[in-house]
Amino acid sequence: MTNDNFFENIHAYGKWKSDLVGAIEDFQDWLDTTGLDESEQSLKIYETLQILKHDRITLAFVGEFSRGKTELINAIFFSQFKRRLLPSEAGRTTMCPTELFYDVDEPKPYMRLLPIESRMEDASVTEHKQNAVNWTHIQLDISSPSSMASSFSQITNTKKVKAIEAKRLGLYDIITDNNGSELSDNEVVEIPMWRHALINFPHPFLEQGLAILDTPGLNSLGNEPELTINMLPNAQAAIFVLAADTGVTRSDMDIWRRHLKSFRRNHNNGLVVALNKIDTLWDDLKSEDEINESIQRQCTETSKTLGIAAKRVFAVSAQKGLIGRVKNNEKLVKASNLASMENVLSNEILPQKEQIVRNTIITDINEMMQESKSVLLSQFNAKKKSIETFSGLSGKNEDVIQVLLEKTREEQTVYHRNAESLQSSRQILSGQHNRLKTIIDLDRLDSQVNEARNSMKGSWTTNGMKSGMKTLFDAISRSMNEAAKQTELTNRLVKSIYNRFQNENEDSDVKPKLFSITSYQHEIEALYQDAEEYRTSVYSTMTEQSFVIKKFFISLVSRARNLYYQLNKDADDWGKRALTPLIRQVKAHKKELKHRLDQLKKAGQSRDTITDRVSNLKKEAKVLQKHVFDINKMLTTINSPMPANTMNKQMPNNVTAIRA
Ligand SMILES: Nc1nc2c(ncn2[C@@H]2O[C@H](COP(=O)(O)OP(=O)(O)O)[C@@H](O)[C@H]2O)c(=O)[nH]1
Ligand SMILES: [Mg+2]
Repeated sequence: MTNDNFFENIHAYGKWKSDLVGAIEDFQDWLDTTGLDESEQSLKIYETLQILKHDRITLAFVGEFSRGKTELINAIFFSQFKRRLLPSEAGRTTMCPTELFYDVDEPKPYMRLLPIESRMEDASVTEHKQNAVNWTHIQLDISSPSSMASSFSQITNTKKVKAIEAKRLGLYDIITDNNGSELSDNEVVEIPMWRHALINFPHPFLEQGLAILDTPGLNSLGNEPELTINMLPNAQAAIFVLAADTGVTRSDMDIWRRHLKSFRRNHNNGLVVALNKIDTLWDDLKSEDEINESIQRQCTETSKTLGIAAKRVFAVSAQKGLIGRVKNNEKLVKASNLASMENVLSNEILPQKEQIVRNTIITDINEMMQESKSVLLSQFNAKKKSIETFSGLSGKNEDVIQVLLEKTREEQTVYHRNAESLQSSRQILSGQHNRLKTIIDLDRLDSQVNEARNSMKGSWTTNGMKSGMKTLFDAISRSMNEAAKQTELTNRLVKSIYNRFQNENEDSDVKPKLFSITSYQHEIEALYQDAEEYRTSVYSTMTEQSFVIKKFFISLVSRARNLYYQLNKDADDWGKRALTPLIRQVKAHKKELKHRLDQLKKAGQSRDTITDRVSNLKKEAKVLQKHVFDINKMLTTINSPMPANTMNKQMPNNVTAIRA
């Protein structure tokens, strides 16, 4: 018995996404054929396709050392390798955060390791990821699971250094021996060899866009604030792993408070607790009921201690699940209870992810398609008018043609004026938009960051951090309020331009494209809360660690910068496209009028070919109709929901203790 249901759901999601990619590619072809293609649109389509192809669903495994996080990953994702793929056997624990994914741009399987010494530099892990040279690169041989497993064993590697060196790397503040006395600088200690690991290989799950983040215990989480400030918030789901044999310890609680509470605040779903190693409670001398009862009791206690709903706590055995799946022992797999956790994960994450893709990518593409469709419809209407004009022409005298010529010329003048007034509106809008851009400029953020840095006066301490963060977030929130006001002004202008256009052109029904920065304001607020939570929890329990504080500040700035970058991009995008629907309509109409005028002139010279002209116009109208038909089909595809699959097959999460 394998985890078919989980696989099928992930696969269904991957299929839905690739259908989406197909429809968007068709749209680009359609734009080329209809001649409606414009470079800005093509660029947007290209970017959208890139985003979709690189889009990932990240599942993070968080918990103290040795709770079985890596064993869980092996059991859930890699049992078909018929072995322990990632090192999770006794005495070999993950020493650095590890990401597993499929890199569509680099299909050659690899493992990249960032040396621990890179902590000396100011660059964040995210920044290091942009530059492959800083990483140790290992080619993976996916035809041989044993060779892969041996490469992966690198993530457990440690090295021996002098205590002073470990302190310099910010890995320890004060190093004590087993008796609690401080070690002298020259004493030797063990530290992780690597700071971060990236593993890329074409596993079916990973190929569908799933990514896994495996983390080491409390120390690393505390030492690398980027994990909490940047990486965890970006994950769709987090699995907090506890062990039944240890119960909820103090350091488990520390991790929960510092790293997962904010995750829970920002994610409606997607946080589950795995109470692992329930096999340690299996006892041949106890009845099944007694065992179930003790497991149930521990789940209830855990849910109370953490303050999370009992149905989100899953009593599982990663180890028995892995063995069961490797050896096809159905009884053991069932007893491991992994499937119920997997089901809840896929039932929650995938629809949620679908919604995100829908709200962002699909909304944009849908808008572009609708816009092109309306241009095409206005072409079609103009064509119909031309057909009417010419149909009524045969047998009419010269005067009639003259009158029509006059009328068309008048219509043309009106459209000319429209185009001119649109052009001047465009300039006014561009002024307003520039004002918005100045407010959200990245350079302005950078100088706010510097101000905050200065306000800390080089004191990388708890208090320094507190005032630095306050300075920074106050400045950012002032900018955001200013930007919101400017956006409101700009939106008002856009609405009035559309209204005027609509009044002058009765058959136009395009809706104004407005901009909003609300989601960015929310994200800044979430970042502030995450940072506050991290700051207060870390410093209430840890001594002053200037190193960690520096790293914390860097992570914070890096997330804020990313947000600003995206905001600027969206604002640019909008600025370019806010009036496009109107401009395109005017262009299409002008073209058809010119065409009609030419035809009328020719008809004035010779009336023989009027029937031919009408039949040509009808043919052209048919082609336009076919284009409308095609775009309607694409619209249906992108708006259809992810196919119903096994997702509703929910399993109960109570457990049956079937002993092996
Ligand atoms: N009995 C038992 N041991 C487990 C289970 N899962 C993991 N372990 C053991 O716990 C130790 C730590 O596992 P590992 O996955 O490396 O923990 P991590 O540090 O949280 O990633 C290893 O010796 C595993 O064999 C389980 O479900 N039952
Ligand atoms: Mg591990």
